Amino acid sequence: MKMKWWQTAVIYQVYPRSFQDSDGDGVGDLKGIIERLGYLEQLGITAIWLSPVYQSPNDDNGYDISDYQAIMTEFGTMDDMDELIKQAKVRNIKIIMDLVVNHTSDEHKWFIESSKSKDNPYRDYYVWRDPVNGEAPNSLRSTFSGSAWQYDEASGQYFLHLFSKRQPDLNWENEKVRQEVWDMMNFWLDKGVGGFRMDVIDLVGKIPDEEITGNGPKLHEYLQDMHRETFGKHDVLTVGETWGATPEIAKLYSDPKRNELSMVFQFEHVSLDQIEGREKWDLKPLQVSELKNILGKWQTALGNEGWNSLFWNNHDLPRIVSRWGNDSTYHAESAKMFAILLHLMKGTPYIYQGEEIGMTNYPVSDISEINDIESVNMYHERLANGYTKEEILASINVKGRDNARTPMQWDDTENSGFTTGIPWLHVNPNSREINVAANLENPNSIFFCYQKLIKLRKENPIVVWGDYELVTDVPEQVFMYLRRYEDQTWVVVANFGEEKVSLELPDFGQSDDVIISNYERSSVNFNQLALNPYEAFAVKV
Ligand code: TEU
Repeated sequence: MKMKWWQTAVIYQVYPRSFQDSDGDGVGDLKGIIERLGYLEQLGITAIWLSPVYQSPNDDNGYDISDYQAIMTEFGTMDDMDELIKQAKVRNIKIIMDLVVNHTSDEHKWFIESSKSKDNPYRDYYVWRDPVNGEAPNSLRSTFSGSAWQYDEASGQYFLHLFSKRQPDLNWENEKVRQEVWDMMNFWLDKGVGGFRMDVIDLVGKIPDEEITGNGPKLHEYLQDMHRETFGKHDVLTVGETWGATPEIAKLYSDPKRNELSMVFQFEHVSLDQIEGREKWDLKPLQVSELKNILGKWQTALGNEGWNSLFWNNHDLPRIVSRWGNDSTYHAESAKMFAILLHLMKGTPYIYQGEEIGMTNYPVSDISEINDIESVNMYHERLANGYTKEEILASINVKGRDNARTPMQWDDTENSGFTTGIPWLHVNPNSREINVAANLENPNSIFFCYQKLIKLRKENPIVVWGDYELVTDVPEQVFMYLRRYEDQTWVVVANFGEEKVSLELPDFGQSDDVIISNYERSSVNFNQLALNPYEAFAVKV
């Protein structure tokens, strides 16, 4: 595989609404991101994945786009966007745009036209079907609760929406739709963006009449066309969000010989605490052994036919330190453990805003405190199905997306330096202690652990290119793996829990060459090794 810049890169995801407000309206904006580029440069990241900033009525906080070539009013202007691209480039930071083309907003001009009549030229830009026996065409369900079909009185037909009813699905079987997408992508590529994160791209090959949604028969044909017509002419990163991907499916997207994408986000590891066949809210305890096996499978299965993305967090997932770590007694230790464990694996790491300072979930006591449409719709659906409010709020507090969307915690002042106005979503009160300013004043902070890991990746080919091998003869809660490259071997060890644990692995001997650790540790004796709660380190052997 010929080396690409995104193979040595570390990507930082910005959720613009919650990153930095510059004009006091309580909503983050592009000027605010420009103000914070120096901080991101200090962290050492290579590129910013920018969640959608396009014109949107915000039914799904920007993932419902009404104009792909205009900037959301609250976020600023196209001049601000051009300035962000320019200022980021000055700092050698690329801007990766969020491409949301499975669906648009119902306020997009295409849908407004499409809805006017059955014979409107734009009708076939979307998926319209006649009722069947007076009902919805089939049993497809929306990810945001209820049927995926919305009845339209005016035309007596239903339209498809795999997400909210204000996010009608585009009809990708219509080549005019595909050409519109190519044109829009080239508009952004001509502006010098560094690539695209592709929202639910596995869904664009859907065959609704056969209730096929992910991985449809023409999906890869469309992606090869997209590559040829748009980003294939540029040296950019493309990462597909593919919830159903297995390694074999991932190779279809990211094998360089196929001229599709750079990599995909797979979600097997962050689905391990979900009961099989149930919804994201229906949980079971995480088995660390399953996590070791799943991540190990991905580390070794792609070979030269693809490239891994590495992440714990994003704007849809609860904060990992609250979800699987310990956000109280062992807050810093467990946050650093996740960082060390992930960032020394093979692939491109993604840091979600606030992860680098250990931001946590924010529990609520009433649904009125929740913004996210996915949680609100689920609340009403489960209430109608007999769940208690307490049960539903408990689920939202563990897995709800707002947990990741509370404003970035910059300092210990009111609203944590995010805004001088009234924040669009509550600021986590723990921002008094957990904030960027406090991290930058503490050389042992979570921030400097991330900064060091990013530096290790840039300076050590073993991190980017080394082979991966899971060490299996260890206790269940110990996640231990090797990275080997030329004559070097690094050993990464993590105690994935708060119980102390002892190891006896004489084959690994003793080493005084500790690369990074989340406790004070200057040497490692594998003959007799006692691990502290959530202890993690890497050592040369
Ligand atoms: O998410 C795809 C998606 O299915 C998620 O909504 C996921 O199922 C759920 O949130 C798990 O918590 C993408 C975007 O990342 C998400 O923010 C959008 O809401 C969604 O697509 C629609 O564009």
